[in-house]
Amino acid sequence: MTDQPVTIEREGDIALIRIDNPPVNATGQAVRAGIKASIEELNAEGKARAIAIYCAGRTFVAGADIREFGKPMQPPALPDVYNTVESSEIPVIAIMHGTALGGGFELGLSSHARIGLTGLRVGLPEVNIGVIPGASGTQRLPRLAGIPFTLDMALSGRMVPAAEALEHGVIDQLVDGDPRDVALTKAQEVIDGTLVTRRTGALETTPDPEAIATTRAKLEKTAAHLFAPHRVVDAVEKSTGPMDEGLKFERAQFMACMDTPQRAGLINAFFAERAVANIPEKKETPREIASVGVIGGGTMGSGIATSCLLAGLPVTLVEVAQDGLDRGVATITKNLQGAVKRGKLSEAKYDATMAALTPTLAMEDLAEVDLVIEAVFENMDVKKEIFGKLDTICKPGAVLASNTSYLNVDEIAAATGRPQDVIGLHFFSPAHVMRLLEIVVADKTDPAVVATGFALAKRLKKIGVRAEVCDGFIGNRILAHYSKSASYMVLDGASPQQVDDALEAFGFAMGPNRVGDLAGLDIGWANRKRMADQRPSNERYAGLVSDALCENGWYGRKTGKGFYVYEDGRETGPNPALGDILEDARAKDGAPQRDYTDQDIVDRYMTAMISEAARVVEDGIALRPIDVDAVFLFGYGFPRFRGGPLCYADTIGAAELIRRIEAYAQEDAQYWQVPEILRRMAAEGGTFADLNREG
Ligand code: 3H9
Repeated sequence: MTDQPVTIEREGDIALIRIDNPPVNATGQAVRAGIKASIEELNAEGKARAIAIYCAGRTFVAGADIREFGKPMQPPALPDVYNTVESSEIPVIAIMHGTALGGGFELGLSSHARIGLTGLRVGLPEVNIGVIPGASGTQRLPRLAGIPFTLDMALSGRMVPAAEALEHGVIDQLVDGDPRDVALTKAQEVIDGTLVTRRTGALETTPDPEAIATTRAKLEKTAAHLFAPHRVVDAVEKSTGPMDEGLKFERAQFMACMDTPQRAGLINAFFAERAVANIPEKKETPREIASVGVIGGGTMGSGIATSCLLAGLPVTLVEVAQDGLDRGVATITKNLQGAVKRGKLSEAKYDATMAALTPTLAMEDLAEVDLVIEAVFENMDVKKEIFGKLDTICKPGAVLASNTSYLNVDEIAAATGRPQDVIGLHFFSPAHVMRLLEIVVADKTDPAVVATGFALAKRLKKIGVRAEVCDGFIGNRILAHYSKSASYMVLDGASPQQVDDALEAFGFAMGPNRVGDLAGLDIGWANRKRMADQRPSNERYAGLVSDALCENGWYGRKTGKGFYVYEDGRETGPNPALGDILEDARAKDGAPQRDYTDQDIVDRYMTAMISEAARVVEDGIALRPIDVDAVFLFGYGFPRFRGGPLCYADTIGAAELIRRIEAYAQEDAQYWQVPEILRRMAAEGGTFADLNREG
């Protein structure tokens, strides 16, 4: 045992370089220095006749250490290390298992032959984190496998299975075995002359100007707003020239990517997905969940049931009336058929998956299930009645969950004699597709039940985010606040379409009015009515336009009209009646009319979102800023390259956010209030990223 991440073993004529840097053998500084020093040492010794590099643990090198990105680079730089590998006088081979990604795959490309072990996947996922392959991937891969395949790998970021890698000449052999055993065998073959080695850098890339031009044209349509993909094409194009020039060019592009906020945003998104699992209850043993009951066969209940069935959990679906139950079963059937079409479920497993669904009208049939998820409409009295019944029906220790998206889970729990078993599991529609699961912890929830929620999220391949109880939890509470800013801008004179277009240009998949039309404007209408008596008397009413649309029966897409008109489900233009509706609403509101630029719209909308997100952190509803980011990235279509609302907030800075809020507050001091946490951050020069590190 040694604490060095890179060690040399000598076995006769063979030298093995072993990389052991858990969890994924990333090339942090010590690994980079270790590889370079090992190659130099072995060449200086001149004894070994073949060198094999292999990794300990679950995978070959999975890439550069992303945690070092954005910090000052500590030498040696990875391209230098790999040039040392390629120029080694002694042949070097790479024995790759698990996932050889990014800088890991590039280590393979720089070696003189590559041996894949069964199950290997190789990839260049750098674009997913806002950079390009920066240690020769754009130069060495095209020399081995051609420009089109390189563009495919480096732009999709996909993991290429070993068989496909072999077919494209990316690996030389695919064998079974333990990495160290294979390293010894294959190094011996190099010495015996039965395994041929060569320097990738000595090969030439076949020019393919057509592939380059077509890809550029495609990217202009699909990724105009992204920085890194375009740099990939530029760098790959350079691979037809001299190697050293290509490498220099690649490095410059890589460093340019490192400087962009997109890189910071995408890396925040990568870590957000993982950071949310770090909860106070993570050491608790989850309760075992082998069967699930779902109450309610509407869109949410059916989606939740589908999600559980796809994860191999048997589901008992309860409805109050036969027609509702039939509709639920029909929706689940359609969802599962869709999953077969999309390749998420095999034909062979379809029948068994459907057979794991037990529809029933009797709630008593939930007596033996391990987990019940209630997904009926949002009415506290109805939910209390259901939980009261579940208390008498369910076996001791069963987890009782509500899919409520706003309501007080403490109150729901109090309807039972076992509040410790009650939790909120807030799914997002469509529940079998959307990755977010808010796990709402009530006052008396047993920590083991919280851990069970997170274990379930993992099993359903969802991202569980811990939230405390408040109206709307993390996501809907913040949404309820910032969506008003969009409505206010429309009342002030912006058109709904301008608001949508400006926010879509910022990166949202859909602007708020289009989202409203898609989700159904009647949902917000019902909510506004529900909350009417709690609305502060000095609050500017945001629902004037939506209410008027709803009063006309225009709920959005499902009724063919909302903010926009839809024909065969396609938007054909703004609702022509909007002119009159806006005039009337603006007159009732009484605010002076004004023009907004697209930038004003983005600034106000994002500042409103950040303000409430900051308060959610301040109130302890979310554990850390990065939990809020995860909610928005995985449940609300927040542009991934912006990293989440609070990651984006750091690009603006607390002082500027305060300046904006105070300026907006001149018009509406009730809506625009500076969160205390921003004041503290501004005073101390802190950021939300600092809070992530502390928390
Ligand atoms: C690059 O290589 C640039 C070069 O071209 C040029 C450089 C000059 N760094 O995902 P998991 C952590 S860019 C640091 O849960 P899995 C991860 O945060 C890089 N840490 O496991 C987690 O930590 P924790 C290109 C990393 O089995 C733990 O490892 N490479 C890195 O589900 C386990 O991860 C990539 O983009 C990293 N590179 O999946 C690969 N990777 O336990 C990114 C992981 O504290 N990584 N961690 O939460 C992956 O896709 C997946 O992690 C992988 C394993 C498939 C490897």
